[in-house]
Amino acid sequence: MLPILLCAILSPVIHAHTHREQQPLQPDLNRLVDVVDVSTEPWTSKYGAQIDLGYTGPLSFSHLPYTRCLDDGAALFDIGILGMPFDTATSYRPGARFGPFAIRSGSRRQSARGYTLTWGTSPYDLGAAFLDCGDIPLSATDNAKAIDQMEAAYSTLLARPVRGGVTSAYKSRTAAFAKDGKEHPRLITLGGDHTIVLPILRSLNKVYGPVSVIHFDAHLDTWAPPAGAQGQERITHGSFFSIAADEHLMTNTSIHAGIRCKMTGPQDIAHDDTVGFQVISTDDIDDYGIARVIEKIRQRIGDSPVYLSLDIDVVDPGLAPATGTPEAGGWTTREVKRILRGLAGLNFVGADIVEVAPAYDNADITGIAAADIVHDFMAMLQLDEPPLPHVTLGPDTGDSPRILFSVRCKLRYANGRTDVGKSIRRPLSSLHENLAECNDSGMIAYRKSQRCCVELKISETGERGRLV
Ligand SMILES: [Mn+2]
Repeated sequence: MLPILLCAILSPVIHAHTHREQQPLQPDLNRLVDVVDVSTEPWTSKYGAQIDLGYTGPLSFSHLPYTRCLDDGAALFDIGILGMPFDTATSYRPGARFGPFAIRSGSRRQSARGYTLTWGTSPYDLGAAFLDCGDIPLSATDNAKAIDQMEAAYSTLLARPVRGGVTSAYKSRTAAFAKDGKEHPRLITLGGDHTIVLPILRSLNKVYGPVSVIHFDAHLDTWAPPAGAQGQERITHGSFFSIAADEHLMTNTSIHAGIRCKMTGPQDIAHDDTVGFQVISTDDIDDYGIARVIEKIRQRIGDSPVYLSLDIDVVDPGLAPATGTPEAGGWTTREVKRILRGLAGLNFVGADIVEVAPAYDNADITGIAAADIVHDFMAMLQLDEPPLPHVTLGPDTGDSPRILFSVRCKLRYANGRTDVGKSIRRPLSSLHENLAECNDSGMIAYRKSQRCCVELKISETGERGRLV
């Protein structure tokens, strides 16, 4: 009797160590049923499962399933979250090794309830299987070893088969660009100082060849290695792009966004050009506006496979103080998030957020901002085009603001051909009038004209109008 009882007691433990597929961070009550029938116990019978609240439970990004992917060949994913706790190549304030912890901590109020008005969707409804893959155990004293560890880990996970989605909304995103023609997982990396991008680009190069880079940062990070530096000392969080260019890891169609650092002189920009970058400065957002900034980035990148790297110091230090090399006068978090939304549909092969150093934080403000930006990455990596504005307030025409709907129409011609039309804006009242002319389903209506049939889709609440 004793061996049987012992086996029953140990079975959950054995199970946990031998069968490590994606396990949600919720208790699996069936696992314990042979030992104790919890369903009859006071807690479960009265209150149900012991769920994790926003501020409770073990720490994974956004309460996603968490596993140590490098140890776990059964854990398949389409988009993985991976921590790189490395901060020993910084020039000023160290501490970004705690970045992955701070970003996960900042994400605790996030969950599968991810719908936002700005995206008009939730990243968890777009098909991809997410998994928090944990952190790479990096050497904190040998940079050459740590950089090799990052490349080995990233390459390992890039070579894993994809999960292939959790819903029918899933779409192949990388097979068209991979040298082997296969779909590869994509990783959102939590840094770490900015040096981590060098081993990431080395890994990506093996799968995709050279890629373009969209680089959000207050600093160029394309500086030549420090004068007189030899060997490993050449690789810092300010020189890694220069090293990457020497290794032909990037195309010459990369672009910076948010630059405002002090330089040695115009020669820094001349060198930056040789590394393959164009510059969008912090002030360009005032002079040209958000839409033009987005347009310039999209024009520069075109159809090439692209990697996005975001240094949290692109955000003003008043809104994100916890970083290694703060620079006054930066973009707001809202502005950065708006630009990111405008980049959806580019051919992203991965993304990161770096330089979060929480020892310098106040009220977790930087970790929360970084986690929110990761939420944007999760949608940005899955959509074919930027979302339409929720509603646009037109010019003041009197007693109340004129509410305009931005809509994009799919034209259906009589011969069956379809065509995607330009985005147009209509007053809310006009849409309601059009609806009244159409069928009364309330959700989908058809408005016939001589040339085509326009399909209107209005959300249940009527808050978002969209021609589909
Ligand atoms: Mn940087």
